[in-house]
Formats: sequence, C-alpha cells, structure tokens
Amino acid sequence: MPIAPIAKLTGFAALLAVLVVGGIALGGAVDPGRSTAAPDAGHGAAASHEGGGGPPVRGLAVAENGLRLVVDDSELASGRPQQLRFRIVDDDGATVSGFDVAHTKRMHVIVARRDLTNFQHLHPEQAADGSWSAPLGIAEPGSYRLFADFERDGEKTTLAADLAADGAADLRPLPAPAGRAVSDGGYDVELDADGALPGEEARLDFTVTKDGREAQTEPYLGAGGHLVALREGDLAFLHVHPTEDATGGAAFDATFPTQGRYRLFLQFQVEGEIQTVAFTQEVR
Ligand SMILES: [Cu+2]
Repeated sequence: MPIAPIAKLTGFAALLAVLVVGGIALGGAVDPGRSTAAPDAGHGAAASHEGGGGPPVRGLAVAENGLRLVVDDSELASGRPQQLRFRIVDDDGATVSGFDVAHTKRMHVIVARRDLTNFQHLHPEQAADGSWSAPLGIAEPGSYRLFADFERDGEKTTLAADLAADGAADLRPLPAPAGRAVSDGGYDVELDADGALPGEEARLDFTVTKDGREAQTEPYLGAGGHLVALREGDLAFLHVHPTEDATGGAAFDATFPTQGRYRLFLQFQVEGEIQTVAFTQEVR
C-alpha cells in the first residue's frame, strides 16, 4: 500500500508529504485497504489532505463530483421507527450502485439534528437496484441533516440533505465547550485539543476511563475510533480518523477550517458495545 510510509509521519512532515503527493494522485491513493490490515494508514494523510489543498469542508452540498443525493421521503415522523431510503444518482439521474469500501463499509450515514443535540451513525443496506435503506428512529421533532459519506473510484464524497420531523421543534443552544464528557454508556472521556487553530492541523487526544481506570478500547470500523466534527451554524462536515491505535482512547488529526464552534461526536467500542460521546470545541 503506497500510502503506508506517509501515515507514519506526523504533523508538518506528513502535511508536506501529502502536499507533494497530493497534486498527483492523492484521491485514489489514500484509502484502498486501510479498512483491514493497516487501519491507520491513510487516516492522518486524509486529514492532512483536507488541510492541505483539498476541499476545506464537505457536507454542504446535495450534489458534488457528478453525484447527487436523492432522499425518497425527507418528511419523517418523530417517535416511531421508520426506514430512511435514499439513492446516489449520476448526472443523468441514474442510480449509482458501485462504491468503494472505506472504514469497512461502502456507505456511512450520519444524521444530526440542526442544533446538534442528536447524532446517529448508520450503515444502511444496499438493495439490488442500488438504493440504500436503514432503520431510523427520530425521537424529537425538528430539522435534521442527513450526510451520506462514501468513496467512489477513490474519491471521497459527502453529500447532504435536510430531513424534517413533524411537530413543534425546541432548538437548544450548543453546550458550552468542555474538556470532559460522559458517553451514552457511562464512560468518562477527556479531550485534549490544545492548539486547535483555524486552518491548522490539530491533534485531538481522547482518553477513556471508567471508575478512574483506563478503558480498553477495541477496534471500531477498522480503526481505534470514529470522529465526526460538525461546524455550528451550517453543519459543515469534517470526517477525520485516528492517527494511531490507542488503548484507553483515540487520537485524531483534524483541521478546523475556520473560527467557530464545532460539535465533536466520538464513537469508540469497549466490551463489544459502541459508545458515543459529544464535545463542543471552540476554535479561534
Ligand atoms: Cu460509518
């Protein structure tokens, strides 16, 4: 895998390496094979790429790279399980069915409430006609953002569309920035994000403990953890991945494109269960 040596580099060296490679063929070189044998290869490079000349953010458009996201029914009912169905179509409106495996899956779906109080990460099933579906439960009415995150012919794409769940919406302000949070399964998580500056690659270190003892995190989606960062206001999407395997936590390289506040959704696995925890990160 040609990218492996790059992934071992860190910080400025990696950025330089990616910049050099990036002009030639980075898009296709970053991801193949990273999902299994060498889960970290490409993650740091991919994150660096975003800060090194690639699109600064993704997930703001319903169509990009000649592909478009079509949601079957964007009107949802809150309070009961339902099926989310969508397709990716090409310029001619034909459903596209071939996708690369990235992070062990061909399609990653993120659903986030507009106020970032709800986050779901789904892996939909693909039907024979190329369409995708996943069970989706929306507890609260309001406006939601659907992100379809995938790779095709080595090109990473994140397309997004709005979903509406019926009823009166009660939007809440983003929680204040904090360095500690508790996961939905009761694990204490500490975030060290020193040096998070606009446009510069920052290291995000997460430490996971339970009752004061370091937790043994397990591989999740072929890596040490999964992080989605969404910008407050427009929900611009930064999809970053670990730079190294870590027991007791996970570390990521992320480039926050601008000043502002971001909501970080970290997922990790301990004792076979996926944990989700969220942080507000201020960048200025
Ligand atoms: Cu996923």
